[in-house]
Amino acid sequence: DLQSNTDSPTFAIESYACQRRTPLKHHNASLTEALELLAQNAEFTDNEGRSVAFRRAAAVLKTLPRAVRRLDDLKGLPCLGEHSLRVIKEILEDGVSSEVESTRQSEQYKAMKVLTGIFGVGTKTAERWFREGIRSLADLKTRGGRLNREQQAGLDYYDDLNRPVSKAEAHAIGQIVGEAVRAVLPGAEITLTGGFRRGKEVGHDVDFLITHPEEGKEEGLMPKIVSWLETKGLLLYQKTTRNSYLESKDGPVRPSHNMDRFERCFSIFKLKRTPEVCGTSNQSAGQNDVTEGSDVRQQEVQSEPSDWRAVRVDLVVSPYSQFAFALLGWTGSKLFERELRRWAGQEKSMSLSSHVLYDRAQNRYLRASSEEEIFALLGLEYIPPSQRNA
Ligand code: TTP
Ligand code: MN
Ligand code: MN
Ligand code: MN
Repeated sequence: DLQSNTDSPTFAIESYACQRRTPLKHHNASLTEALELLAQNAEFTDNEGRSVAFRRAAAVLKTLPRAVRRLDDLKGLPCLGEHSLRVIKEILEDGVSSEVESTRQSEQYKAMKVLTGIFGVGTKTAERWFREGIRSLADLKTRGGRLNREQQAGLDYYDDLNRPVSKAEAHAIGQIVGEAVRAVLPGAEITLTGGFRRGKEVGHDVDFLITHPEEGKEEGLMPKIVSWLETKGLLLYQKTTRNSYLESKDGPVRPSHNMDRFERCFSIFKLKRTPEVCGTSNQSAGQNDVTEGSDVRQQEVQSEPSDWRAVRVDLVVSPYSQFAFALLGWTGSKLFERELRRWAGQEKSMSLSSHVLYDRAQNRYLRASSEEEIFALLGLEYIPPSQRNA
């Protein structure tokens, strides 16, 4: 028990997040929120190493069976660097960390938060805009011009896309995607992935993985799904990317980065509000789309509660033979994925991607038809999706 005055904790915490069970709900939310804010700020200032260090520290706190009360409780825990410990110490002593609070209030953090909150705007673009003096959506609109199609959609549906997607909404989207997929390819299978598969109550989008038990049947499926959805007026935006994996000349390419090569579609759905989907509180009544055009038009849109909302949806098509890898890769969390790849590379001399597992020592690809098999090939205990919330 941690209360007793022993020097070593009675349970050991493994150092890779993929070796541990990380539940969604844990006992150290105020500490992890603080560390994750610093992680995000490090991303905003292009310091990836520091960002990952803060995220790993936060992930360790998420695995603890009780709230941290004093620094002593952290003895022997991995991944807690000097900087993270300093922040934790401040919060334990004063309730807040001055560094966290001043970051939260900083002009750069606030502006980057707003700008990267636009679908289609990454850190690089937001940083450039920040250097140009842009601090808000209003600044961006008055600056005028030069937004790509994705960013324009991000701006048009900004409010909706920054409002959490509920489980009920995810379910409703799943019904629609299911109908579309069955219509264009009978026998195809759809799996909900991402945060909702890990048990999250809300998400920033809804992620689906689609496959067909007969290898090859899934080829070219995405354009058919998309045109079915478009015909029904269910898409506000979509960008489909072809599968670039099969096309590479030398056969399967060894994973070099974490973007995978599946046929995929980043989309924005137009989801009808029904009582089942909204529950009792229609929070969005009166919310407007930020429509380009005159003030008069915006006023009109604003005064009418809309009977639909915009929802970000990611669709991915995987060949059946790669399905287990795709499922593992698209279930997340992002840190859990990152740690799996780091474990594979550093501890096992293997390369893991959302397509394959490659054994560098044996110089061959390792097949797997379930997530359980992949964990086993990696020499890891199986961690179910609900415990991958690192
Ligand atoms: P996200 O949808 O970004 O994150 P999430 O579902 O965990 O949380 P939320 O949407 O609620 O914010 O990513 C889901 C998983 O998809 C994540 O583990 C990373 C993976 N992914 C890829 O494998 N390749 C990609 O190109 C992208 C964008 C994501
Ligand atoms: Mn998601
Ligand atoms: Mn997200
Ligand atoms: Mn996603």
